[in-house]
This record gives sequence, C-alpha cells and structure tokens, in this order.
Amino acid sequence: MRHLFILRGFKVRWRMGQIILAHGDCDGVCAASIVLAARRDAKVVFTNPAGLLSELKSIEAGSIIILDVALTSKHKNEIISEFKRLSLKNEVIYLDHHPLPQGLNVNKLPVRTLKGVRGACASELAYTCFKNDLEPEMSRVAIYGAIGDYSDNTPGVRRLLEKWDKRELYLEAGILVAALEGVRRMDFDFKRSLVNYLSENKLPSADRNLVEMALREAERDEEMRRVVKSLVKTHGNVSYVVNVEWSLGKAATYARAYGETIIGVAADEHGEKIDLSIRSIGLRNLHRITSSVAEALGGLGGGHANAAGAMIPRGKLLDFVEMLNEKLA
Ligand SMILES: [Mn+2]
Repeated sequence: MRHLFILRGFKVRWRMGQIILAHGDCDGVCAASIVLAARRDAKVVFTNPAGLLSELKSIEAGSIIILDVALTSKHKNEIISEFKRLSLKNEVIYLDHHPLPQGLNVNKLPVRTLKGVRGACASELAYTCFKNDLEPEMSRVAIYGAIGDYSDNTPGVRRLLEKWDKRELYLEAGILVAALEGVRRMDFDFKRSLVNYLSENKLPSADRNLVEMALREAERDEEMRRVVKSLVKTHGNVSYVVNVEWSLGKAATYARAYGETIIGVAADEHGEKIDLSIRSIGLRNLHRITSSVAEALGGLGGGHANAAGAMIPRGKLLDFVEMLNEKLA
C-alpha cells in the first residue's frame, strides 16, 4: 500500500510503501519472489552486506523486509540504529541465515524475525513467515532457493519436498542457479523481472531465455574450470586466482579443489576495490576469519562457516592471502 501525502495543498509526495531488500543470488531471488507473491505492492531492491547500511539510510519510512543479507560486523551498530529508527514507524522484518557478528543476539534485534529454524535458508524462512498469504505450491520456489544455497536438507524443506517429485525441482533449480551465475551480478533489471516471473510460480524451464542462459553457463563452467586450474597459485593452506571472468564463488571452489588446500580465494579487482569469494572445507568459522582479516586491511567481510565474501582495498590481495593462511595456523 502506498501512502499519498499532500503537503501545503499542492505538493504531492510519495512515501515508500513496502520495500523488499534482497540479496541477488538464487536464495535471495527466490526469497524475494515468495515475499512479492504475498505482498504484491512491494518494491524489490537488490543489495548485499556491504550495501545494506546505505540502503537503510536512504529509506525515510516504509515497511521493510530484508532477505538473505548478512549483517556485517563493521556496520553492526549503525545497522541496529537504522533498524530502531525504521521500526518506530513501520514493521521491519529481517529473514537471514548468516551467523550474526559477535556481540549481536538474534533475540535482541529490534526487528521481527524467525527464531529457532536452524540451517533454514532465507527462502525457507520467507515461505514459513508468509505462508498464510501464499498458494501452497509456492513451496517449490522455496525449494529452488534452498537448493541454490545447499540448504535443502533441513526438516522444513524435507517436509515441503514430500509434496513434489524432487527430480523435477532439481532441474528447475539447476536452471535458475546456472542462469543467475551467468548474469552480471549487477544486472538488477534482469533479476527484478525474474522475481516477478517466479512470484507467479512460473517454471524456470518454461522460459527459453533462462534455459539458454543456463546452457551457456554450463558450457562456460567446463571451460573456466580449466582456466582456474592453469592460473591457480598457492600460499600455504590457501589457493587463489585473480580476475578470472567467472562466478567468484565457483572460481574460489575450484581454486581450493585444484590447489588442494583448505581455503580457496577468488579475487576480482575493479576500481579501488577487490571483491572476494572465499570457500573452505571442514572449517567452522570462515566467516569470522574472513571478517577479521578484511577489517584489518580496511575492508569488510562475512558469510557462512565454509563460504564467505569480502571487499578489501586494491593492492591488499597478497596480504589478505597471507593473513588468512596465518589465521589457519
Ligand atoms: Mn542465502
């Protein structure tokens, strides 16, 4: 619902109604689609952990639903005060599954959230939260999101899967994941139209353009894995690649695999910054290590126990790799 304000009799100003702030990966896109199906008037804005604070600051008022966007330890205090400011006027719902930065307690966040759902990705949380306003068959969109985030083995998703043949859904999720990996990260128009499409519960396989994108990405994966293999460098327990033009997450995974190390890093230099994906096996705290190293270098980062992301100043990549390796020891 949009509110119309008439100021001084002639000036007309629109104030924001409902805003969805979502991450742009498969889980974020699916979570946004689910919420949009329940809240048809909402406006969808894509953001990420580094951008969340400035998005919140730019909103004067409105009912806000945040999906799959981690809170960074660097901005945690400012984000909490934005949550407080915004929730004085309207409801703020925060649905996420990244570990909170140290010092924050999910029970004390000044927003509405879902508690006690261990391992559930943002799409599962969104489906659970908005279930009463959804067609039950929207559950498959929650399942695509869960597969995209490797989170389809939770009790909640297993229950949702009982109503489907999972093999059909894996094909649909696979198309979605591959198409999203293939699209530029900042192609928000494409992602917004995808959210509209999925919010109507239309199948990814029914959109030939999406299928084409997924097939092209599959071909590219086959080629880029070899590129990563030829470029990977190793320092102690950390392998890394720089500026391979591929999905950062996949590049990090294969850097780790081909470098035969515990951690893989993929870096993308642009302007004065470096975007990083970090992937590990068998760690419990990659998000913590990543955020402390990135912050020590003047950047920021976070994520999950074995998958994280960071942004650091240009020229600091070798320091980052060196410090990650030290933290492992
Ligand atoms: Mn997620």
